[in-house]
Order: sequence, then structure tokens, then C-alpha cells
Amino acid sequence: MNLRVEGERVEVEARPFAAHQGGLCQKGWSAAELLGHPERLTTPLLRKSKDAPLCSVSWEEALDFVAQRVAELQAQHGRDSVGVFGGGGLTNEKAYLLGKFARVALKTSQIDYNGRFCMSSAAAASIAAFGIDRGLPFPLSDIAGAECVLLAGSNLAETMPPIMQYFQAQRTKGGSLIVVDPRRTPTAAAATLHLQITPGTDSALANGLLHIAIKERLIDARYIAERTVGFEAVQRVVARYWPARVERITGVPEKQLEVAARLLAMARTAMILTARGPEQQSKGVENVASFINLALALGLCGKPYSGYGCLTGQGNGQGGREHGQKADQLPGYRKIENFEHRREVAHVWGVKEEDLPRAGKPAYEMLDSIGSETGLRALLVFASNPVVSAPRALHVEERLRALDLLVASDFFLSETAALADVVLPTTQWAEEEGTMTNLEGRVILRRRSTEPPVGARSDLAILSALAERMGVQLASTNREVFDELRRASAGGVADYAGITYERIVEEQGVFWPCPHVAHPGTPRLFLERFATEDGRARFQAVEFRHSAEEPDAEYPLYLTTGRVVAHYQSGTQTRRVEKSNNAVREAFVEIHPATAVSYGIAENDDVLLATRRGTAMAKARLTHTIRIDTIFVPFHFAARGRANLLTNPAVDPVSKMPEFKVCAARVSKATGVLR
Ligand SMILES: Nc1nc2c(c(=O)[nH]1)N[C@H]1C(S)=C(S)[C@@H](COP(=O)(O)OP(=O)(O)OC[C@H]3O[C@@H](n4cnc5c(=O)[nH]c(N)nc54)[C@H](O)[C@@H]3O)O[C@H]1N2
Ligand SMILES: Nc1nc2c(c(=O)[nH]1)N[C@H]1C(S)=C(S)[C@@H](COP(=O)(O)OP(=O)(O)OC[C@H]3O[C@@H](n4cnc5c(=O)[nH]c(N)nc54)[C@H](O)[C@@H]3O)O[C@H]1N2
Ligand SMILES: [Mo]
Repeated sequence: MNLRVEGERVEVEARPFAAHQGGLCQKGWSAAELLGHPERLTTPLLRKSKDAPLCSVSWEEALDFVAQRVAELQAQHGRDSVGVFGGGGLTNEKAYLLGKFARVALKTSQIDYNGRFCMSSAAAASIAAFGIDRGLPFPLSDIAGAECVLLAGSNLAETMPPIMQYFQAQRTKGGSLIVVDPRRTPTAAAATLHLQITPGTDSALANGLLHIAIKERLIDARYIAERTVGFEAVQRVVARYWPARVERITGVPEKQLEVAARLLAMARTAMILTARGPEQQSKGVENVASFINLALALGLCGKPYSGYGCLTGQGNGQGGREHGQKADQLPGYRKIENFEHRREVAHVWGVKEEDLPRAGKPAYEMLDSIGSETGLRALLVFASNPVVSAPRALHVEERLRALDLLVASDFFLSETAALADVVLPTTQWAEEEGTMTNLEGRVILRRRSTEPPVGARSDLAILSALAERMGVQLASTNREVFDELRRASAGGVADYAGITYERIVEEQGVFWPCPHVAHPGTPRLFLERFATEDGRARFQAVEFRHSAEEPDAEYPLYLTTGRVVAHYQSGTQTRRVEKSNNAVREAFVEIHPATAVSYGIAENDDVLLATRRGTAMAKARLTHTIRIDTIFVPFHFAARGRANLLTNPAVDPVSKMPEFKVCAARVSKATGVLR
């Protein structure tokens, strides 16, 4: 992305760049509108007591207040009474420094981030199967060379428009595209075959496709023998997923299952890609594992123009999960519970291994614990808006209100910042330098292209000023922090040791692992071996199980949630952009006309949505593109339009991902209800 600055006006310009070849999504185009937005925060805000309003104060006063309250609360309730909540939108430098700040300055184990709600299921399944988690183990441009691609629960035509060009190129070459989604999204509409699955049944579908591939002798026996372990157990399980049974579970007709299995298995090159659809479930890890099993049995992983990949979300979704803002993680994708890993990082940080905290609670559990005996008393939020984006949002909001101290660093007064005792105004993407790692594992450099408003400070400066008040020196310029990150990641799975800002610029990004400066980087993983001890990939047998909550007489519909092209995430940015609001101004619910009629709901009616967690309001949008047993609500809106007032916080046992994509709901026409 390039910025053109003319006087006060800043425009975003698409620049040819290897990863998205000049394509830019709508959100990117409108992002410039936010730089000089009148609602930008330019002074710290402080609430002197719980019922006082937020008032402007100096940086000194705000930072002193935070440091003093943190010290008091930790003295009274222990180190772990103070927590940190980060975000996958932070640059690598910020994510790294946030993790170090928590462990070294706050000395707390309680740090987690919104990536827990994003890619944690795919990450866990990939680590189990391949020994490593990098969104795509190949460059995006390889997609164009795949004869068949299966996309499970990705609406990338709306969520990743710049990537569509690779799929268009793939189709132009005669390739086929299979989309698995309960909705006929713009992505599904562009597919060769759309499998309109019942929400929550991906693992049955993947097992069913593998069943057919085995029966029709389309699997790669030699690859399975040479490069994998554990196939026999999978074979035993999928033997019970015959097409008629899978049709009953998934709602996908037998004929379509057969066509899909053949398209995928008979292609010379093929990819299976997952996104949030199958991942954001209380069995997200199993769903992804079942798709990986299919990819391994067909001999795809580590082959040219083939393999399994996760379509990572957020600006720095990949890098944000590698450098230690996750509860169980240290820089370089190291594990905080591994003694060697702790020792290596402690050495770089100049602290004793035994002084590093252990693993903390995962995101939802951390938020849910507030107010309990062992729960948080204070929370520092950097780059997330959990009042809108966390599951069971009303409960989360109540928990946040119960804190003794809530601090938010943001450039707008998000719904979460509005509840805070201290708000720290920070600089935005174009106003500062920093690296991000995209879904290909390619580390890229974002240049500073415009001046920040007077009064805002970068997150790095905020963290080091707070640490200083706690008696700890932290590096605070991007280059210093990146150089330290390189050292701290050296020898880790995500090894950045050989990556420099200069190389990133010269080479249009460098792919990790890159262990030394003469190393070319690693665009393609698994060509010869997987990152497991014996070099072989691991099958994980998966038995289909139901979602934590299935429709019943009281709540007869499936509710699923997700995104629309015009809005971004919790909406703090796009709800302030005119173009986005003109496209979609408020929460809506997609309902099939046949379903709507049975509830007396017409187009544009106000609809009351209810689940066991609570109620929300949305405008009816009648559409034949959704299953009759399912409704869809985007999660970008605030107040009563929050989809997360409804969602189920049941989490995956391994990844701790909440079930954003499936719960039971009922709808009714709202009469006389005030918004
Ligand atoms: N415009 C826009 N772009 C974005 C974002 C944004 O907020 N707005 N957010 C970014 C981020 S952080 C992320 S993580 C990505 C997410 O990108 P995507 O994963 O593409 O987005 P979602 O809309 O969350 O979910 C994708 C699809 O999953 C389907 N789905 C629901 N339930 C199921 C199920 O049980 N099985 C299957 N197979 N599919 C199901 C939904 O119908 C939906 O179409 O987008 C990124 N890009
Ligand atoms: N129901 C439902 N809920 C979901 C999802 C879903 O599909 N359905 N998807 C989940 C997913 S995948 C994700 S990623 C989350 C996203 O949800 P959030 O974690 O809430 O993400 P954002 O809305 O991007 O919030 C980022 C906030 O930080 C601010 N910010 C941005 N950049 C920076 C920065 O560099 N520094 C600081 N200090 N602040 C910054 C922004 O202004 C904004 O207020 O939502 C999750 N919630
Ligand atoms: Mo995400």
C-alpha cells in the first residue's frame, strides 16, 4: 500500500506488491479516511473514580496512575491479578514487546490475545500434524497452479478480496473450486461446486470425502507409507462415514459428496484451505484435523501447487501469533512450558529462567475469571475490542466493569475503551514503521508515511514508559525491538534471526524460518520432511461430534456469525467511515424467505434474536442464499446489534477457541421494542 499525501488529504494507493499484486480490499481503500478523523484520540483520558467521567490528563499523570494502581493491586492480590489482552493487528515489534512487558515488567502469567478467537484451532491442528504452524506452507501464487482447491468456511471474496486474483487465475487455467459453507456467499457463487453444509458438521464431511477416496482407490498409498504415521486409525474411523450417513449429518447430497471427492482426489495438484467457518467451533481443532487427514491421504502436503493451508485473518494474524502475546508462548513460537525454551528466552531478556511466569489462562477464560478468587483485578487492552468481539459479550462487558482497573490503548474510543479507567491514545498503521508477517509466513515492512497527530504515542513508547515506572528498561524504537526479536526468535520454530529491514525491502519480504543473514528464507515448507521429530506428518483420527448447542424446540435455528465486505472486525474503524456505513449501516440477519414467512417476518423488519445467552436486534434480510435452518448475523455492530450478545462461549478443549460459528437461536418480529 502506498500513501499519497496532498496537504491534509491522504489517499491509499495500490502499489504492485508480490503478495497481493496491487489488489486492495475496500477496507484498505477507506482506511485513509480514518487518519485525520475528528474522533481520533489525541490526549490520554482518566476516570478518577468508578462513576466519574473520562477526562483529559497529561501523559505523565495517566502513566503514573496506571503504574501506581498496578503496583497496589499486585501488592494486594498477587502478580497474576493484572492481565494483558493483545491483538493480531499489532506489528511484530509491538506483539513481541507486549509479551515481554507482561512477563518481565508486570511479571504476570496472564496475557492472551484476540488471535485466540481467530486462528488458534488451525494453529493447534497444524502443530499436531506438521510440527509447525504457518498459515500457508507455500506462497499465495501457488494457488493459481492447483487443479482443484477446496475452501472450507472461507468467504474470501468478501474477506480477502486481494487474494481472489489467484483463484481467478486458477479458474482461468481450467482448475475447479469447491466451497463448503452453509451460505451461498459470493465466494461460493464463484465455485464449481458449493457444498451447503449444516453448520458444525465439517468433520463428518471431511471423513466422508476420505471414505469415498479410499473406496475408489484414489489415495496415495506410497506417500502415506513414506511420509506419514497414524493412517490405520483414521482408516478405521472413516470406514463408518459412508455417503448416505454423511448426507444425513451434513445435509450435503451423496452425489455432491462423490463429485467433490473425485474432483479433489483425481486432480494432479490440489489444495485444501480452511478459514474461520470450521475453525471457530468447540471442535475447531478436530474439524481442521479431519481436513488435514484428507490432504495427507491424497498425498498433497509438501508437493508442488498442493497442500493444506489456513487463511489467516487480521493485519498481522500470522506474526501476532509467533512472538509471545499468547498465554502459552514465548518469542520464535517457543513454548512457555518448555524448560529449554524458557532458558533461551530468559537469556536474551537478561532474567532468570525461574523468574519467567508460566502459562496463563486463554482469552475467554481470562475475561470470564474477572472477579473470581483467582481472577484478574486489572486488565490492559492493546488493540482489541472484546466488548463487541468476545463471545457472550454482555457477560464479558459486566466482567470488565467489575475490574478495579481497566486500561485501553486505542486510537478511537472503542466500546471497550469507553469502559476503561485510563485510555491511552496511540498511533495508527500509516503513522509508524513496523513489520508484519502475512499468511504466507512472509515478513514485510510497513513504512511510516504520515505524521501522527500531536498527543498520540506509539504502543512501543507507551509500553517502555510504563515498564520504566516499574523499574524495567525496554527497547522502544522499532529497529531496536526488531533486532531484539531476531535474537529472541533465533533457534525457534519461527526463526527471524536472518531477517533485516534492509533485506525485507530489497527482497519484497522474507519468508521464515530464516536462521542467518545469508539464508534465502523458506517460501515452501515440507518439501522433504515435516517439522516433527521423525520428519513424518501425523494423522489424527477424528470422530464427528455435535456442536456444544444444537437447535431444539425452544431455539429451533442454527445461528452463525461472520463478516461482510464493507466492515472490519468490531467496527471501531469502519463504523466511522462513511463509505462503509452507506453500504451497511446496522446489524442485519440473513433469513431464508421460507423461514421468515413462518415467523411472519418481512424484508427490513426489526427482528428480535434470542439465544440462551441473551437477545439482540437486527434488520431482516431475506435471501435464498442461506439454508432454511440457519440464520447469519455479522459481528461488526455495537449496542443491541451485537451478534456476540447471542454467541456461545463453549470452547474447543485444545485450542480454547469459542464457538462463534454455531449455536441455537430463535427469531421473532420485534413489535414495539425500542432499539
Ligand atoms: N471485510 C472484512 N474482511 C476481513 C475481516 C473483516 O472483519 N471484514 N476480518 C479479517 C479477519 S480477522 C479474519 S479472521 C478473516 C475471516 O475470514 P473468513 O473466514 O472468510 O470470514 P467469516 O465471515 O468469519 O467466515 C467464513 C464463512 O464461514 C461460514 N460458516 C459458518 N459456519 C460454518 C460451518 O459450520 N462450516 C463451514 N464450512 N463454514 C461455516 C460462514 O457462512 C462464512 O461465510 O477475514 C479478515 N478480513
Ligand atoms: N461473533 C463473532 N465474533 C468474532 C468473530 C466472528 O467471526 N464472529 N471473529 C473473531 C476474530 S477472527 C477476531 S480476529 C476478533 C477481532 O475483534 P477485535 O479483537 O475486537 O479486533 P478489532 O475490531 O480489530 O479491534 C481492534 C481495536 O484496536 C484498535 N487498534 C487497531 N490497531 C491498533 C494498534 O496498533 N494499537 C492499538 N493500541 N490499538 C489498535 C482498533 O481501533 C480497535 O478498537 O473478533 C472475533 N469475534
Ligand atoms: Mo480474525
